[in-house]
Amino acid sequence: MEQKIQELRAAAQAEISGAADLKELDGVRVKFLGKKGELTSLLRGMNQVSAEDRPKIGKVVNEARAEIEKLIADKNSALKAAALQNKLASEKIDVTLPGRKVHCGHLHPLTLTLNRIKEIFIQMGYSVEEGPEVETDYFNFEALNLPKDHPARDMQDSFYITEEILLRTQTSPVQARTMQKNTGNAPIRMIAPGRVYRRDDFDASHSPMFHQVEGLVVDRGVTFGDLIGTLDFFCKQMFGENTNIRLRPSFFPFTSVSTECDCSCPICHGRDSNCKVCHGAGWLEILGAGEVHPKVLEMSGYSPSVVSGFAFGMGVERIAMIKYGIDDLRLFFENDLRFLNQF
Ligand code: 2NM
Repeated sequence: MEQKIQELRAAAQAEISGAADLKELDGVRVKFLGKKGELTSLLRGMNQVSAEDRPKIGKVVNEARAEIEKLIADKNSALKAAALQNKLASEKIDVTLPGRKVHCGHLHPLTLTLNRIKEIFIQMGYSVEEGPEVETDYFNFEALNLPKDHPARDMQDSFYITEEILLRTQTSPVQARTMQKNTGNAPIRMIAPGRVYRRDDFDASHSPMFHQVEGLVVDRGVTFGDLIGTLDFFCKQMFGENTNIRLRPSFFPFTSVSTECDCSCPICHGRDSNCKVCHGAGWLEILGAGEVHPKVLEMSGYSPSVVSGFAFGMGVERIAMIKYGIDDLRLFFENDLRFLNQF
């Protein structure tokens, strides 16, 4: 009996030290110490041991049990420590590594251009006014000296929603609204930036939606000379001090003396016959302008014999294309990051 116990003890010792993980170790515990374990069944054979030997054998069994329990407990802590070491090693991070860069977006080139245009006029004392993109026929055409039968209405094919409501074809209805809101009070010095809509093709130089900034000044004694000075200042601020303007006669229904304004090419200054922006012309058309038509002033409650004014309108896409040397307007609307990331 005593020898059997010693053998069992040796077998347990070997299996405990050979257990590779906690699960295996638990298997060993059940095998030797469990209810149906080997030591337990050995104890069941105690009734065959003589009464005088029993205390001695009992002591040996208890010692063996205590020893096996201790070995299991030790092995358990050793395995747990090893598992922790493994985890620490495999999940190790180097806290001295530089952090990942957070990707930061930026403003769209049209927004950059629009912000700059606004900035230039704000420093000249202009206010920035906004109005609806879905407009009435009255503010979009009628109040701008384009009555229903006016041939110039065919100049732009519009998106009509009903007979009387359309998507605005320019931002000048905002000027008409601002004049009527001020009912004859001067001065007005405003710009109206925003989206406009025309039934146009979508190609390198046309889009059914684009952005405009229109401006309006109304006061006593405003002259065409004030308009020229304003346009010259704008051009120099926008494209550089060494750019100049050139005016050509033109026609708009809402202005009585009308002009188209060119800017000297800010890229080649007229010196490169292969220039990608002006194609050798040396000049680029940047806006239309003129003295506000007396009828437009009258319709909005101003007396043309007391006040006069000038107005202008420009396309933001066109200004941005000149400023950044872009040759296709569609690039602004395609959201291709290879293009956008250059700004
Ligand atoms: C242009 C060209 C010339 C213009 C006129 C007005 C208003 F409302 F005052 F009559 N706003 N904008 C105007 C004048 C717009 O765009 C090419």
